[in-house]
Amino acid sequence: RRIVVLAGGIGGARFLRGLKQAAPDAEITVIGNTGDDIHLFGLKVCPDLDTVMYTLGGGIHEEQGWGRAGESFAVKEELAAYGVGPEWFRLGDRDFATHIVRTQMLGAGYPLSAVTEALCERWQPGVRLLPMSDDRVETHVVVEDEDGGRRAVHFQEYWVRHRAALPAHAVVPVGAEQAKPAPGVLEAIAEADVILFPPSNPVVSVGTILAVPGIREAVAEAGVPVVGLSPLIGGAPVRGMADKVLAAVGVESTAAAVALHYGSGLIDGWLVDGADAGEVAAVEEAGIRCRAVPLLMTDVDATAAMAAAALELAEEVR
Ligand code: GDP
Ligand code: FO1
Ligand code: CA
Repeated sequence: RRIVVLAGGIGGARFLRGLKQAAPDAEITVIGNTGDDIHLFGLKVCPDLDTVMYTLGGGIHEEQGWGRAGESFAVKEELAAYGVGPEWFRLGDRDFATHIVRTQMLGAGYPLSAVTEALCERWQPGVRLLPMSDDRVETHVVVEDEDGGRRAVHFQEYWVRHRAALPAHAVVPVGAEQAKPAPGVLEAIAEADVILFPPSNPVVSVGTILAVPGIREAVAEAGVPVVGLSPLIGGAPVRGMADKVLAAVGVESTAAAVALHYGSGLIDGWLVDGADAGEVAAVEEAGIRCRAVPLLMTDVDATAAMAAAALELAEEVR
């Protein structure tokens, strides 16, 4: 069975760990969000691709959810001693090596998809990890300053530097319109038996992937079940700023509103947490099959049960 997953960082990576356990014989292709990517210190950093790669490859800092386990920060401290920032983005020494290898290969002319494949040679994530695009796409957020003026900042600056505390008015995947899906992306979608949206951020993770021309259309026209899992429980994100960026694009912060935001033209099935069982009817009225099951990824077994429920729902809507 061929499964395609559109993944962001932590929510996507943790879900994939459960999916691998629930479907050990499946051929899993992950289409990763690259809108979070940022150039720092002359290096290309791909947080969501790395989070998936480290999580599935056993190198992740488990509690933090991103970055490497057993990390040290000598390089960052030395850069700071030179007065070289940004000081608000914590890049660890071990992680730095990944960005050096990636940047070196990109400089030698390899596309990001080939670089990602090379990095995965080491980590053996057990899935095929494809960036959504080889072209540069950067999510920017239009924020309001203390003086009421508006400006666009990189998503990482909005989230990591300002902790999503500045009012956000718009989310723009800069470059997406000109971007092409990476090699293999449209083929994987067309050949999939089932397509899953993990409980990733619907705006800055899944939304950004769908903003690459051709991907949304390919998912809608694949002719196979498309099932998503809500990243919101009880009207709030389990972690992160999904509520803030949903508000910025005019979507209410509820499991049902996210399902309707994707729409019945895109998804066939939707899982909400038991706490949101009251929203099942509204989702079904919109033509999307919906079930309430526990959606907290407390450990791999609980996450595997979520993945199994998503695959069951896919069979129901097939
Ligand atoms: P990011 O790129 O690191 O922000 O990760 P993703 O976009 O893949 O996922 C972020 C989303 O995961 C957030 O909106 C969280 O609410 C959601 N999330 C994190 N842990 C859980 C969980 O245990 N259950 C569910 N349902 N959602 C979760
Ligand atoms: N998240 C933070 O909250 N603070 C950081 O300093 C930080 C550094 C960082 C470095 C490498 C990496 O791959 C991820 C990193 N993240 C950090 C997480 C990440 O930028 C965001 O949580 C996601 O992109 C949100 O979608
Ligand atoms: Ca992300």
